[in-house]
Formats: sequence, C-alpha cells, structure tokens
Amino acid sequence: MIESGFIPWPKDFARQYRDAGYWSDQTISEILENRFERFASKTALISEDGTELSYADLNRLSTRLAIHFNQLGLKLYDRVIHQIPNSPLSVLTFLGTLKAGAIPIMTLPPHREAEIMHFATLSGASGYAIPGNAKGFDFQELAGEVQKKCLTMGMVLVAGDTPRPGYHSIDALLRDPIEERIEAGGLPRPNPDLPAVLQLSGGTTGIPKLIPRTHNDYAYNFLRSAEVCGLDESIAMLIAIPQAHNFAFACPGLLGVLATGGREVISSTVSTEHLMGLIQRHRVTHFVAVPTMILGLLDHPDRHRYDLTSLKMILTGGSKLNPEVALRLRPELGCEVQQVMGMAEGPLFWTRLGDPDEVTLYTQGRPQSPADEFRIVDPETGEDVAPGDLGELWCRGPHTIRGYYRAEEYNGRAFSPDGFYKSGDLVRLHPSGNIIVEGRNKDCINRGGEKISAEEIENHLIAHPSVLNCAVVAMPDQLFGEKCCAFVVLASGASLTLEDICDFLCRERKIARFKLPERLETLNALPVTNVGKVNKKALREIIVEKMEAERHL
Ligand code: OOB
Repeated sequence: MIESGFIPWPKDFARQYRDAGYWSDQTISEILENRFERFASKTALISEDGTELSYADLNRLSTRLAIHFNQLGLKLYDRVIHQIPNSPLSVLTFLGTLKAGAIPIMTLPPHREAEIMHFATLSGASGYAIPGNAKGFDFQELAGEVQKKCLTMGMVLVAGDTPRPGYHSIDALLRDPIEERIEAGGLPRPNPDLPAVLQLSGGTTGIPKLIPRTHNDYAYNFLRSAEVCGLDESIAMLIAIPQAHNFAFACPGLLGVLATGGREVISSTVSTEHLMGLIQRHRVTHFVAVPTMILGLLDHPDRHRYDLTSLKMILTGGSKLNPEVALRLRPELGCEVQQVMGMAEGPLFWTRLGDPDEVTLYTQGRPQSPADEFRIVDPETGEDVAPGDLGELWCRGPHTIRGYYRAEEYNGRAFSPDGFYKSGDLVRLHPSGNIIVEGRNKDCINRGGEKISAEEIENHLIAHPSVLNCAVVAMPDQLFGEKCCAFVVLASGASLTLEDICDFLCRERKIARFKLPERLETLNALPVTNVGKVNKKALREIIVEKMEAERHL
C-alpha cells in the first residue's frame, strides 16, 4: 500500500492550494500528454550523438513502454528504482513508468548495493531499471543480489540488448509496437494526491530517506519553476547533472522544459570540453549547472575555441555560488545567472530575471510560490531570529513535503509540529527579502552539490576492524567547495591508509564512490564537546589548519 507511511498535507492546506489553482488535480502524465500533442512536431530531446526526438516521438515511445511495463506486471503505485545514466532511454523509462501509473525512485547511477538495497526494501520496490554495464560495473549482477534479498523485486529492465535470462531489454521493448495490439486507454490513472515519484534526501542522518512528491505538488513545482525561469518554446536547455536529481528533473528541468515546448540537450558526462561542444552544436540557451561546472567552464583553457554566444542563462544551485565567480559570467561568457536554493524535499528559492546585481549575484533567491512560507529560526528555541540574523531555514508550502516516506520516528525531528520542514541550512535575510545561505547545522558534506551524510559514512567506517572510533567532516576544496575527510582512531597496533578505507567502503560495504573520504587523518582520540559529543567543529578546524600549513610549505 503506497498510502502507508505517506503523510499528506492537512485538509485545510490542501483546500487552500487547490482553491488558489496551485494544485490542478491532473496527473503529471496528463499534463505532459497535453504538451506532447500541442508541440507534437517540435524537437523535445537531443542526445549526445545528435539524435533528436520530437514531442510526438516521446509520446509514442513512452506510451509503448508504459503498455509493455503494464503487461510485464507493473501495477498502479508499484515502485520502480531508476538508475540509467542520462540518455534518451533514461527519459523514456521515466515517462513510461509515470504513464504506467507506477512510481519511479530517483536514484543516481553511482549508487551501489548498500544504497539500492536500502531503497528497494524500504519502498517494497517491484521494478529496477538499470544500464547493462556502465563504467565496468555489472548492474545486472547487482539486480540479482537485490532480487535475492528483496522479494517484491520482480521486473528488471536493462538498457541495451544483452539482458540476462528473465530480465527485459528496454531497447527491445521500444522496438515492439505493442500499442498496435493493446490500447493505452487501459493504463491505470493514479490519484494526483498520492506520490508520483520518490526523490532521495541529501542525507543528514545515517540512512538516506525517501521523499514522496505527489502529482499535485510536483506538477506545481515544475510548472511554477518554468514560469519563474521564463521558459518558452525557444529555449534549448543543457542538462548534464543526473537526470533523476530534483534540479535536473523538475526545477524546472526536463519536466519544465517539456511543459513549455522547448528542447533539452542531454549529456551523460560533465566534461567541460564535451559540454562546450554541445553548447556550440545545439545553440544551447540555458545551462543547468552546479557551481563546480561553472568554474570548469570559466577556467577552461580552450574555451575561446568554442562559440558559446547562444548561451543566455546559467541556472545554478546545489551548492553556493561564490559571488566572485558570479561576477565573471557577464564579462567572460556574456550570459546571466539565476540562482536557486533548492531541496529534494521541495522548497525552492530563486533569484528573478531582472533583479538588480546585488540580489542576483549575492543572494540565493526568494520563494518561488506566493503560497510558500518560510521562517528563519534559532534552532535551539524554535523562535524567529531578528531580521538579518543567522538562523535555520524552515519551510512550508504547496510543494514542500509534510514527511519523509516510511520514516515516522525521524519525521518527528525533521518537521515542526505545525508542518514546517527544518532544512538544516543556516541562512540570513537580505533586505531584498531574499535569503543568503551561510552554512548549515546538519551533519553532511556538500561535494560540489553531491550530498554525503557524515553519519552514514561513519557507520560504515566503524565496521572496519582497524577502526576504533571515527568521525567524518567536510574539508574545504577549491573546485568542489567541500570534500570528505575521515578522522580515525586506530585499534591498538593497527595501521590504515586512505586506500585501505576506500577499498573497504567500496568492496565490503558497497557504497557509492562519490561518498568516499578523500583524506584520512589519524588521532589518538577524537575531541569532544563539554556534553561529550564528538566536536566536529574542532575537527574541521584541525583539517583547515593542516591544509593551510601544507600550502605554506
Ligand atoms: C538540491 O537539492 P538536494 O536535495 O540535493 O540538496 C539540498 C541542499 C540544501 O539543503 C542546501 O544545503 C544545499 O543543498 N543547496 C545550496 C544551494 N542549493 C542547494 N546551498 C547553497 N546555495 C544553493 N544555491 O541541491 C537542489 C534541488 C533543486 C534545485 C536546486 C538544487
């Protein structure tokens, strides 16, 4: 039952959002279907090899997949883990899943057994869409492991033409025009008040959480984002961050582009050279980028060999854009920037087109919806801080969830009794009414927009026989903003290298590579606060000092 463990908005709020027209009671597929027909002959998607799919193609092929999925046994509200890297096939598989009335779980290609097994068992997933073989990793073998431990897992969909026995090739399904034999009209229609997709939390506690986004909330999320970003039929948006991530999928992302008749240029790599080639070749107007990618572009030695004059706007978020970098965009690239402070849990703050520079370059935006409410509070007392003072950002609104999926106990801590999501971000209010992100009081590392839960890594590390105690903190990094540093107290007589722990985390604990510590420090004991908790602030200071000293050497 999808409803068990899902927390809906209270009835009075739901009524208010509906009355104001924010919630339309259409499913995401219904909204898209309308656009697929309206823009039928236009190009919707351009792949890296230059293949173009029109809106009519997307419609026909996603319907075809939906009917196949349905025939393979996928039912209304079934959960399907998605892990195919950015490609037209990944887009079609998402759209096909939604059209089949099922719920995609938006995992990332680097996730490995530890993460996938957790999502599969927590959600009771019955489908898994994977690449056949990517970067030397055998996803079909992983699917086999998942099937052994997660008994609900029946349908495995594989990109490419070499599925193992019992698994299904998505390419083969796409070649078989099943819609000529079976009517699409028979596909089930989900309730727009129930989850449409399960997003992943950035990770602040040990175990990653699932985020239920309903059709009503998520549709408003991407339609309003598209409006705030001024999208229309003329735009070409380049997306290289993983398509499943909320930013790339629905802020405004793929769904926002499709809702407004533009085209998406999709890239599976973030190599700057490759991205510059795509911008030039497809006259890209909008580039969705985490700040690391912007730096890559600005500092690339061969930038002047490419014609990037089509680029009008960079949409950036995920981690903080340094104003020094923001200031270079107009003179060096001739384009504008729109900042977004977003979260998979729903809140979205945007700077607006036409805002003065002091707002666009130095703040992370204001709420995207007139119905969004936010508070900046003292996390200790839960009281609002004085305007301009630093506090934790709390949010509530028509596209901000009221609870994580199947996480009753944690929800009591992550949400206020009156339904505000406690973001864990430390912000202050700018006189313009926008927020400025200054830091956070949640225990995670933001590696160029990729979030790593410190506690999750510590729980794995402590299982190493040579590790007596450990703590993971962020260390500063020029390009990524932050990277993961592990402090370890060794068991007596033991020795350990960074390579050892990375090997252990990958091979034994089977976690995603982007979460690996990039530096190891050993201590005789971890510093503690006066209440006896590990003093992470002191650890961050130790590593910063050490790095400073090394720089001077
Ligand atoms: C986006 O979503 P998540 O869920 O991967 O990460 C959310 C966290 C925020 O709580 C904040 O700590 C950080 O990422 N963050 C920013 C930021 N945007 C996100 N920190 C500083 N400046 C920003 N502009 O990252 C996300 C979701 C939708 C759109 C854009 C980003």
